[in-house]
Amino acid sequence: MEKGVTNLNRFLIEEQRAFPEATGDFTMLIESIAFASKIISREVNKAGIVNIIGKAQSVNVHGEEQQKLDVYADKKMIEAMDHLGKLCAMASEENDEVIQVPKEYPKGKYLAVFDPLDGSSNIDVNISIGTIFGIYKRQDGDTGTPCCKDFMQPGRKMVAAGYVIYGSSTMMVYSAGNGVHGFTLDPSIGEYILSHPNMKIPECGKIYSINEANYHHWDEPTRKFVEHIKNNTERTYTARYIGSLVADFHRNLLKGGVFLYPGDEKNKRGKLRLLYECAPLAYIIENAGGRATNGAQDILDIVPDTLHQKEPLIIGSKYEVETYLKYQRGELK
Ligand code: AFP
Repeated sequence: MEKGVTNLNRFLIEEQRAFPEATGDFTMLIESIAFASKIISREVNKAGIVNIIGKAQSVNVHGEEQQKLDVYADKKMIEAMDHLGKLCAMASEENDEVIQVPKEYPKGKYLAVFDPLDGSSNIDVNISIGTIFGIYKRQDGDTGTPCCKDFMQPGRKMVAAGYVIYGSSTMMVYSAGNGVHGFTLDPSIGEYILSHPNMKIPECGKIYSINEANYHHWDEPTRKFVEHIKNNTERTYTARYIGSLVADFHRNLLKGGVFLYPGDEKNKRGKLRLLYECAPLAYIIENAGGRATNGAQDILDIVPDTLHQKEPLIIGSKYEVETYLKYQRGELK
């Protein structure tokens, strides 16, 4: 390997060595997700030139039309992990029910949750999209065929989470609770190379990201917070909203700022799913020094009731998220 270059494999091995009790199971899982993401990245990149863009003839559990690439990405994530003997089950945004490990493979102690291709309505307009994932351990004492109940754990119990952004380059960002680390895919060698070690979000940001078309449907504290941001004389903010969560999140993580998808009159619990989107990104942001809330509770403290539960998400730099909470609590008016 080139001097000074750390690839994902080397990084994982060195992390594993730092924890003598680690079995390597976890390393294998992250590597398998990385493998799936390389295949997804290849397909996303060639989406414009092959006739893969378009709707598959199926509708997912949320009543949304699935795009072909969603179906493909979902399959690749499952195939990359189902045979390892490290997982006891998976849950994906694209599947109604818990995904069981096929009978022919041994089961392990981990549970994986993922949104295989978030922001899929952006695929055919060439906007960055992403894969989001989280890994939990099955609770002690839980035996038998894994079911929804196994996944009803607060995000704080996650052992790792991350995302892959398919953008101008493909990047994988993950945390196992020991810093947030970003790896850029070098397509010439097909390897993820450590490019962003120990990522930290700035304490205060300059970016706010929210779909302002929903302004009249927001609650009063959210409207007031956004007015505060716009009229702030001490700090100047700029609005940036792509409408592709991983892309909005990644930019704000690097530059500082806040992303909001609050509940509103139409969608009381917002639009984003707790297990597949909110919790993994909340895990990343807390490990990078930021905060994530639904307006009343830290995202990582919420115990889901259902697999596909939605939750309002306010996530980003501490200062902006805490200012939002002050409006929600009535401390700022
Ligand atoms: P799609 O998968 O339908 O593109 O939705 C993307 C998404 O779930 C998330 O990635 C965005 O942050 C959010 O929806 C954007 O929602 P609005 O279009 O309502 O702003």
